[in-house]
Amino acid sequence: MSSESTAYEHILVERPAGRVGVVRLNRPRVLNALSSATLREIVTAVGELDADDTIGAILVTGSTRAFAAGADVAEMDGKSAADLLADRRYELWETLRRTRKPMVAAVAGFCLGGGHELAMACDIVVAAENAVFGQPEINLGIIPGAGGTQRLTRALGKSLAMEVVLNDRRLSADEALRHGLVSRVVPTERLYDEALGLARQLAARAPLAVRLAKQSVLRAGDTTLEVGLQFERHNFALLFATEDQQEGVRAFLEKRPAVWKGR
Ligand code: CO8
Repeated sequence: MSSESTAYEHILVERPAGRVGVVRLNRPRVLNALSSATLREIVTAVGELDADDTIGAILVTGSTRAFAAGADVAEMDGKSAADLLADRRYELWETLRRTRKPMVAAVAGFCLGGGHELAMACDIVVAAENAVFGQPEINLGIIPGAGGTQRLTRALGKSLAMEVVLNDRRLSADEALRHGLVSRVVPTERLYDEALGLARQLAARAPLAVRLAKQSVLRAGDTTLEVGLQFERHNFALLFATEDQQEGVRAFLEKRPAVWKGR
Protein backbone atom coordinates (compact mmCIF):
# COMPACT_ATOMS: atom_id res chain seq x y z
CA MET A 1 0.00 0.00 0.00
CA SER A 2 1.45 3.35 -0.98
CA SER A 3 0.54 6.42 0.99
CA GLU A 4 1.28 10.10 0.85
CA SER A 5 2.07 12.32 3.83
CA THR A 6 0.11 15.55 3.93
CA ALA A 7 0.20 18.93 5.59
CA TYR A 8 -2.98 18.29 7.56
CA GLU A 9 -2.96 18.52 11.35
CA HIS A 10 -6.15 16.71 12.35
CA ILE A 11 -6.58 14.16 9.59
CA LEU A 12 -4.45 11.80 7.54
CA VAL A 13 -4.96 11.52 3.81
CA GLU A 14 -3.82 8.33 2.12
CA ARG A 15 -3.95 7.09 -1.43
CA PRO A 16 -3.77 3.30 -1.27
CA ALA A 17 -3.71 1.55 -4.62
CA GLY A 18 -6.99 1.15 -6.47
CA ARG A 19 -8.08 4.75 -7.17
CA VAL A 20 -9.31 5.31 -3.62
CA GLY A 21 -8.56 8.36 -1.48
CA VAL A 22 -8.77 7.83 2.27
CA VAL A 23 -9.52 10.59 4.77
CA ARG A 24 -8.79 9.38 8.29
CA LEU A 25 -9.80 11.51 11.26
CA ASN A 26 -6.85 11.71 13.60
CA ARG A 27 -7.64 13.39 16.93
CA PRO A 28 -7.49 10.33 19.19
CA ARG A 29 -7.27 12.28 22.46
CA VAL A 30 -10.77 13.69 21.95
CA LEU A 31 -12.31 10.73 20.10
CA ASN A 32 -12.00 12.56 16.77
CA ALA A 33 -14.24 15.43 17.87
CA LEU A 34 -14.98 17.64 14.89
CA SER A 35 -13.48 21.01 15.69
CA SER A 36 -13.97 23.71 13.06
CA ALA A 37 -10.40 23.19 11.92
CA THR A 38 -10.93 19.43 11.62
CA LEU A 39 -14.09 19.85 9.60
CA ARG A 40 -12.31 22.35 7.35
CA GLU A 41 -9.50 19.87 6.76
CA ILE A 42 -11.93 17.05 5.99
CA VAL A 43 -13.80 19.17 3.47
CA THR A 44 -10.59 20.43 1.88
CA ALA A 45 -9.22 16.89 1.55
CA VAL A 46 -12.48 15.52 0.17
CA GLY A 47 -12.56 18.41 -2.33
CA GLU A 48 -9.02 17.66 -3.48
CA LEU A 49 -9.77 13.97 -3.88
CA ASP A 50 -13.01 14.77 -5.69
CA ALA A 51 -11.06 16.87 -8.20
CA ASP A 52 -8.31 14.28 -8.67
CA ASP A 53 -8.74 12.22 -11.87
CA THR A 54 -6.71 9.36 -10.41
CA ILE A 55 -9.27 8.90 -7.63
CA GLY A 56 -12.63 7.20 -8.17
CA ALA A 57 -14.02 6.91 -4.65
CA ILE A 58 -13.42 8.44 -1.23
CA LEU A 59 -13.28 6.56 2.06
CA VAL A 60 -13.81 8.47 5.30
CA THR A 61 -12.86 6.73 8.53
CA GLY A 62 -11.67 7.20 12.10
CA SER A 63 -10.17 4.86 14.67
CA THR A 64 -11.38 1.62 16.19
CA ARG A 65 -12.56 3.53 19.27
CA ALA A 66 -14.28 6.40 17.50
CA PHE A 67 -15.36 7.45 14.04
CA ALA A 68 -16.12 10.83 15.62
CA ALA A 69 -17.76 11.68 18.97
CA GLY A 70 -19.44 14.80 17.60
CA ALA A 71 -18.66 18.46 17.26
CA ASP A 72 -15.92 19.64 19.58
CA VAL A 73 -17.92 20.54 22.69
CA ALA A 74 -15.06 22.66 24.04
CA GLU A 75 -15.50 25.00 21.07
CA MET A 76 -19.16 25.57 21.93
CA ASP A 77 -18.44 27.13 25.28
CA GLY A 78 -19.43 30.80 25.28
CA LYS A 79 -20.82 30.77 21.73
CA SER A 80 -23.81 33.05 21.03
CA ALA A 81 -26.66 32.52 18.57
CA ALA A 82 -25.14 35.28 16.44
CA ASP A 83 -21.82 33.38 16.37
CA LEU A 84 -23.62 30.25 15.20
CA LEU A 85 -25.66 32.09 12.56
CA ALA A 86 -22.47 33.63 11.18
CA ASP A 87 -20.64 30.28 11.33
CA ARG A 88 -19.09 29.38 7.96
CA ARG A 89 -19.19 25.68 8.83
CA TYR A 90 -22.59 25.37 7.18
CA GLU A 91 -20.92 26.15 3.87
CA LEU A 92 -18.45 23.35 4.53
CA TRP A 93 -21.29 20.87 5.01
CA GLU A 94 -22.83 22.12 1.76
CA THR A 95 -19.52 21.61 -0.05
CA LEU A 96 -19.43 18.06 1.28
CA ARG A 97 -22.94 17.47 0.00
CA ARG A 98 -21.87 18.47 -3.51
CA THR A 99 -19.06 15.88 -3.70
CA ARG A 100 -19.36 14.09 -7.03
CA LYS A 101 -17.52 10.89 -6.29
CA PRO A 102 -19.02 8.19 -4.09
CA MET A 103 -18.09 8.50 -0.43
CA VAL A 104 -17.93 5.48 1.82
CA ALA A 105 -17.86 5.94 5.61
CA ALA A 106 -16.12 3.17 7.55
CA VAL A 107 -17.46 3.54 11.08
CA ALA A 108 -16.13 1.91 14.24
CA GLY A 109 -16.80 2.91 17.84
CA PHE A 110 -18.54 6.17 18.72
CA CYS A 111 -20.38 7.81 15.86
CA LEU A 112 -22.22 10.61 17.60
CA GLY A 113 -23.64 14.05 16.93
CA GLY A 114 -21.72 15.81 14.16
CA GLY A 115 -19.77 12.57 13.65
CA HIS A 116 -22.99 10.75 12.91
CA GLU A 117 -24.02 13.59 10.60
CA LEU A 118 -20.69 13.23 8.80
CA ALA A 119 -21.30 9.51 8.32
CA MET A 120 -24.81 10.20 7.04
CA ALA A 121 -23.42 12.78 4.61
CA CYS A 122 -21.47 9.92 3.01
CA ASP A 123 -23.18 7.74 0.41
CA ILE A 124 -22.62 4.31 1.93
CA VAL A 125 -21.91 3.49 5.57
CA VAL A 126 -20.07 0.30 6.51
CA ALA A 127 -20.22 -0.33 10.26
CA ALA A 128 -17.94 -2.30 12.54
CA GLU A 129 -19.65 -4.52 15.09
CA ASN A 130 -18.62 -2.13 17.87
CA ALA A 131 -20.13 0.97 16.23
CA VAL A 132 -22.57 3.06 18.24
CA PHE A 133 -24.73 5.64 16.47
CA GLY A 134 -26.50 8.52 18.15
CA GLN A 135 -27.41 12.19 18.39
CA PRO A 136 -26.67 13.16 22.01
CA GLU A 137 -27.01 16.92 21.46
CA ILE A 138 -30.11 16.99 23.67
CA ASN A 139 -27.81 16.37 26.65
CA LEU A 140 -26.17 19.71 25.91
CA GLY A 141 -29.49 21.52 25.61
CA ILE A 142 -29.24 21.75 21.81
CA ILE A 143 -30.30 19.76 18.74
CA PRO A 144 -28.38 18.36 15.75
CA GLY A 145 -27.22 21.16 13.47
CA ALA A 146 -25.74 19.48 10.42
CA GLY A 147 -28.60 17.47 9.01
CA GLY A 148 -29.24 15.02 11.84
CA THR A 149 -32.95 15.68 12.24
CA GLN A 150 -33.50 15.51 8.48
CA ARG A 151 -31.29 12.64 7.28
CA LEU A 152 -32.02 10.49 10.30
CA THR A 153 -35.78 10.85 9.91
CA ARG A 154 -35.55 9.91 6.24
CA ALA A 155 -33.50 6.85 7.17
CA LEU A 156 -35.28 5.67 10.33
CA GLY A 157 -38.81 7.03 10.08
CA LYS A 158 -40.37 9.45 12.53
CA SER A 159 -40.84 7.42 15.68
CA LEU A 160 -37.32 6.03 16.03
CA ALA A 161 -35.75 9.31 14.87
CA MET A 162 -37.68 11.05 17.65
CA GLU A 163 -36.25 8.63 20.21
CA VAL A 164 -32.73 9.17 18.94
CA VAL A 165 -32.92 12.97 18.69
CA LEU A 166 -35.17 13.78 21.65
CA ASN A 167 -34.02 11.10 24.07
CA ASP A 168 -30.44 10.20 23.10
CA ARG A 169 -31.31 6.64 22.15
CA ARG A 170 -28.13 5.02 20.84
CA LEU A 171 -28.25 2.45 18.06
CA SER A 172 -25.97 -0.55 17.81
CA ALA A 173 -24.47 -1.57 14.48
CA ASP A 174 -27.08 -4.30 14.08
CA GLU A 175 -29.93 -1.89 14.78
CA ALA A 176 -28.46 0.58 12.31
CA LEU A 177 -28.32 -2.21 9.74
CA ARG A 178 -31.90 -3.26 10.43
CA HIS A 179 -33.10 0.31 9.89
CA GLY A 180 -31.08 0.98 6.75
CA LEU A 181 -28.71 3.51 8.27
CA VAL A 182 -25.78 1.31 7.22
CA SER A 183 -25.55 -1.25 4.44
CA ARG A 184 -23.33 -3.82 6.14
CA VAL A 185 -21.84 -4.74 9.50
CA VAL A 186 -18.43 -6.40 9.62
CA PRO A 187 -16.09 -7.61 12.37
CA THR A 188 -14.31 -4.58 13.81
CA GLU A 189 -10.85 -5.79 12.81
CA ARG A 190 -12.06 -6.26 9.20
CA LEU A 191 -13.68 -2.82 8.86
CA TYR A 192 -10.96 -0.98 6.97
CA ASP A 193 -10.26 -3.79 4.51
CA GLU A 194 -13.96 -4.39 3.81
CA ALA A 195 -14.72 -0.70 3.32
CA LEU A 196 -11.60 -0.20 1.22
CA GLY A 197 -12.58 -3.19 -0.92
CA LEU A 198 -16.01 -1.68 -1.47
CA ALA A 199 -14.54 1.72 -2.31
CA ARG A 200 -12.17 0.08 -4.80
CA GLN A 201 -15.09 -1.67 -6.50
CA LEU A 202 -16.88 1.66 -6.87
CA ALA A 203 -13.70 3.32 -8.12
CA ALA A 204 -13.30 0.67 -10.83
CA ARG A 205 -16.74 1.33 -12.33
CA ALA A 206 -17.68 3.68 -15.19
CA PRO A 207 -17.05 7.10 -13.58
CA LEU A 208 -19.77 9.11 -15.30
CA ALA A 209 -22.40 6.45 -14.68
CA VAL A 210 -21.36 6.25 -11.02
CA ARG A 211 -21.62 10.02 -10.72
CA LEU A 212 -25.09 10.23 -12.25
CA ALA A 213 -26.23 7.15 -10.34
CA LYS A 214 -25.18 8.81 -7.08
CA GLN A 215 -26.97 12.04 -7.97
CA SER A 216 -30.09 10.12 -8.93
CA VAL A 217 -30.22 8.08 -5.72
CA LEU A 218 -29.64 11.22 -3.64
CA ARG A 219 -32.45 12.97 -5.50
CA ALA A 220 -34.84 10.26 -4.28
CA GLY A 221 -34.43 11.60 -0.77
CA ASP A 222 -35.40 15.17 -1.47
CA THR A 223 -38.05 15.36 -4.17
CA THR A 224 -41.34 13.97 -5.39
CA LEU A 225 -41.47 10.63 -7.21
CA GLU A 226 -42.46 12.39 -10.43
CA VAL A 227 -39.53 14.81 -10.39
CA GLY A 228 -37.19 12.01 -9.30
CA LEU A 229 -38.29 9.79 -12.17
CA GLN A 230 -37.76 12.63 -14.65
CA PHE A 231 -34.30 13.24 -13.21
CA GLU A 232 -33.44 9.55 -13.54
CA ARG A 233 -34.73 9.36 -17.12
CA HIS A 234 -32.75 12.43 -18.10
CA ASN A 235 -29.55 10.97 -16.64
CA PHE A 236 -30.25 7.59 -18.22
CA ALA A 237 -30.57 9.16 -21.67
CA LEU A 238 -27.57 11.42 -21.09
CA LEU A 239 -25.30 8.44 -20.49
CA PHE A 240 -26.04 7.23 -24.02
CA ALA A 241 -23.96 10.19 -25.18
CA THR A 242 -20.85 8.77 -23.50
CA GLU A 243 -18.08 6.61 -24.91
CA ASP A 244 -18.31 4.46 -21.80
CA GLN A 245 -21.89 3.49 -22.62
CA GLN A 246 -20.81 2.28 -26.06
CA GLU A 247 -17.85 0.49 -24.55
CA GLY A 248 -20.03 -1.15 -21.89
CA VAL A 249 -22.46 -2.58 -24.43
CA ARG A 250 -19.67 -3.64 -26.82
CA ALA A 251 -17.69 -5.33 -24.05
CA PHE A 252 -20.78 -7.24 -22.93
CA LEU A 253 -21.48 -8.45 -26.48
CA GLU A 254 -17.82 -9.36 -27.02
CA LYS A 255 -17.71 -11.15 -23.64
CA ARG A 256 -14.76 -9.16 -22.28
CA PRO A 257 -14.25 -6.74 -19.39
CA ALA A 258 -15.06 -3.12 -20.26
CA VAL A 259 -12.31 -0.52 -20.24
CA TRP A 260 -13.76 2.70 -18.85
CA LYS A 261 -12.46 6.11 -19.89
CA GLY A 262 -14.76 8.41 -17.95
CA ARG A 263 -15.84 9.99 -21.25
N1 CO8 B 1 -15.90 17.20 22.00
C1 CO8 B 1 -14.76 17.44 22.70
N2 CO8 B 1 -14.14 16.49 23.43
C2 CO8 B 1 -14.67 15.26 23.46
C3 CO8 B 1 -15.85 14.95 22.76
C4 CO8 B 1 -16.47 15.98 22.00
N3 CO8 B 1 -17.58 15.77 21.28
N4 CO8 B 1 -16.14 13.65 22.98
C5 CO8 B 1 -15.17 13.17 23.78
N5 CO8 B 1 -14.29 14.14 24.09
C6 CO8 B 1 -13.09 14.02 24.91
C7 CO8 B 1 -13.43 13.91 26.38
O1 CO8 B 1 -13.64 15.18 26.94
C8 CO8 B 1 -12.21 13.22 26.91
O2 CO8 B 1 -11.17 14.18 27.06
P1 CO8 B 1 -10.25 14.16 28.42
O3 CO8 B 1 -9.55 12.83 28.38
O4 CO8 B 1 -9.34 15.32 28.24
O5 CO8 B 1 -11.19 14.27 29.55
C9 CO8 B 1 -11.79 12.28 25.79
O6 CO8 B 1 -12.45 12.79 24.60
C10 CO8 B 1 -12.25 10.86 26.01
O7 CO8 B 1 -13.63 10.90 26.28
P2 CO8 B 1 -14.29 10.20 27.59
O8 CO8 B 1 -13.31 10.13 28.72
O9 CO8 B 1 -15.58 10.90 27.87
O10 CO8 B 1 -14.53 8.72 27.02
P3 CO8 B 1 -15.71 7.73 27.44
O11 CO8 B 1 -15.37 6.44 26.76
O12 CO8 B 1 -15.91 7.72 28.90
O13 CO8 B 1 -17.04 8.35 26.78
C11 CO8 B 1 -18.36 9.34 25.00
C12 CO8 B 1 -17.14 8.47 25.39
C13 CO8 B 1 -19.65 8.64 25.43
C14 CO8 B 1 -18.34 9.52 23.50
C15 CO8 B 1 -18.26 10.70 25.75
O14 CO8 B 1 -16.95 11.22 25.53
C16 CO8 B 1 -19.25 11.73 25.27
O15 CO8 B 1 -20.41 11.68 25.66
N6 CO8 B 1 -18.78 12.68 24.40
C17 CO8 B 1 -19.61 13.77 23.94
C18 CO8 B 1 -20.53 13.30 22.85
C19 CO8 B 1 -21.43 14.42 22.40
O16 CO8 B 1 -22.14 15.06 23.16
N7 CO8 B 1 -21.45 14.67 21.08
C20 CO8 B 1 -22.30 15.65 20.48
C21 CO8 B 1 -21.61 16.96 20.42
S1 CO8 B 1 -22.71 18.26 19.84
C22 CO8 B 1 -22.70 18.04 18.16
O17 CO8 B 1 -22.11 17.16 17.61
C23 CO8 B 1 -23.50 19.05 17.39
C24 CO8 B 1 -23.24 18.94 15.89
C25 CO8 B 1 -23.52 20.22 15.21
C26 CO8 B 1 -23.00 20.23 13.78
C27 CO8 B 1 -21.65 20.85 13.62
C28 CO8 B 1 -20.56 19.79 13.60
C29 CO8 B 1 -19.19 20.29 13.24
